[in-house]
Amino acid sequence: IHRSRCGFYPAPQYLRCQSLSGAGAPRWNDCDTPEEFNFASDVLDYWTQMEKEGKRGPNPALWWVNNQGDEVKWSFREMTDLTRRAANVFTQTCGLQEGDHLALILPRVPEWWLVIVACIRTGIVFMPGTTQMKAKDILYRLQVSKAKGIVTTDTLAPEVDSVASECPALKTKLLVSDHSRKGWLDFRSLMRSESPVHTCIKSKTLDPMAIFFTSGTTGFPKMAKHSHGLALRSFFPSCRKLLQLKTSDVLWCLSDTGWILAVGGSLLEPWTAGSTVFVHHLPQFDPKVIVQTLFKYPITQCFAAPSVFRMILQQNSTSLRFPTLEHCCTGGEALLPEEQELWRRQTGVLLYQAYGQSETGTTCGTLRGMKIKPGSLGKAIPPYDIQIIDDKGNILPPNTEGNIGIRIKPTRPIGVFVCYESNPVKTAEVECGDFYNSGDRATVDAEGYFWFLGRADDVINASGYRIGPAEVENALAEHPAVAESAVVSSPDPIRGEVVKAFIVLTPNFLSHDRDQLTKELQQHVKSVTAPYKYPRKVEFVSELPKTITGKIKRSELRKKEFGQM
Ligand code: BCO
Repeated sequence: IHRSRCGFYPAPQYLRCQSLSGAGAPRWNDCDTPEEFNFASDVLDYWTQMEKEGKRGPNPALWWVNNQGDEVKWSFREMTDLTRRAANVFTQTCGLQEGDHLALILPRVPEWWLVIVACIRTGIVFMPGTTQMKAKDILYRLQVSKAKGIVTTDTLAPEVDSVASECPALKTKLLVSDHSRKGWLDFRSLMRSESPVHTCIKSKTLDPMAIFFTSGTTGFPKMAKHSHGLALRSFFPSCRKLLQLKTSDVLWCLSDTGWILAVGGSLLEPWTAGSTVFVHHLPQFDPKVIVQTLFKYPITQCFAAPSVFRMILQQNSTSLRFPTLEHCCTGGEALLPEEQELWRRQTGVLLYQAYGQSETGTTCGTLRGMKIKPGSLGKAIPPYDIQIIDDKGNILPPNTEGNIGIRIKPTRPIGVFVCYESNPVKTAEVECGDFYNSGDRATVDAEGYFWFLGRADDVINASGYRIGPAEVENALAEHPAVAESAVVSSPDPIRGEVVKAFIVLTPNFLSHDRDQLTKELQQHVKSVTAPYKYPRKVEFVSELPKTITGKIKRSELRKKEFGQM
């Protein structure tokens, strides 16, 4: 690899700032919908211009490190150059066009940021996915989305190759690696030879930008499609109050690259404010490395799922007084009031909570500096009108349990997903009167603070991962020991909730050692689908509770787990 100041690629020699529409300072108000918006030209290139004019400090735009001592620091200027090169790789070399779908399955490597911005420059719709996926998960995503391209690493390339023949739409496979692979284009070497001159598309704010796969109770994950408005929302003055980022801030968002939280917290939000995005490669999650990193680097803000903060606290580190950390925010799963308090006592830093989904991004939260009510999600962030609704979309009074609803009629707010791609039935199912029904149960108090209670359906939220029970049951069904199974959520002191499988064995396996079988079944699930879904708890039963029509009563099993029966 040719290592230059900007890491893997040549430093920008031909940088040309094309027409800038000028952004940076909040330019749009909470309810504005400009006809055109493009994050690459309106935001990233703006900060490049600010750097050129000496109006932004020396902090890098992206600061990436790993455990081997490697480091990449890219300025906005370098980001502009590199993402234009990447845009040319996609359009010139690969022949991808505006509106094409591109699967993006990369770990936390700097190219993840390049690919996303390059997609935005070209109008290619990027679809992030976790690197934990297995061949079947990838096959489903490629087929259902009719993806024309995929970007991934050596680790997943064989999985992709094993299913590529079943994906007729797939014409481009890009490998991010130091090695080449037959049938794959070498992203890094193409980047070195590609021109850094590229004209960004003029995207309409409501044109598609990204698709996030999201699990439901039944069937396979749905494709929540977002427009460029998802990026525009980061500009809204109210949304910027959540973190109140400044150009001098260094933000570390630990979300896996497969989730909307990573796109918002590790790219859109910090770069809108001209802040530094900090990234640790972290191939394996290790709370010790996180603590060391927070001591070693001048990180001022940290955003992660509650399980991450919980795991750090449970390590019994002697000191958690991080020298530069000023603000912490969490979201993706429930956070207990005592955890919030413990974090404050141990670190001296408050832990603020935010709420959102793949369909909505962050729509609710305790804004920085706002009174924290421990355990609460915070308040609706304008322009989102969030209400507790019943199953018909009627607004319920304070302190009454119902569904979290976001008003989408008469006007669908910017930043809320456009639809489930190719699935009008599911899109209609989540519309409830004038609201989008999140499927999350909660109450709101008289001051407008929301209090999360749980899911209305059977979806499991394990350490911030949304898991559909059917996905795990289908994986279990492939094992000869499993006659049938029911998968539900079960409480856990570290992960909040974990996946639990109730399993009825086939006759041949009834005499097998249960501990051994548990391990085998867990390993089996990890091998056929993304391992974060594997059942951490397994119980063998002689039969499953069912309705008269033979439908498994998951809710009964779940209630037992939570001691509600
Ligand atoms: O627990 P085990 O060791 O038995 O197994 C773990 C991993 O070791 C293993 N694994 C991971 N990658 C693997 C693999 N095994 C084989 N091949 C691989 N490639 O699989 C098990 C599952 O891992 P995990 O990720 O659940 O657990 P881990 O590693 O302890 O990580 C803990 C967390 C907290 C870091 C992780 O669960 C996490 O990142 N959670 C947060 C998810 C998140 O960001 N959610 C936000 C979604 S977006 C949203 O909610 C909208 C908000 C606006």
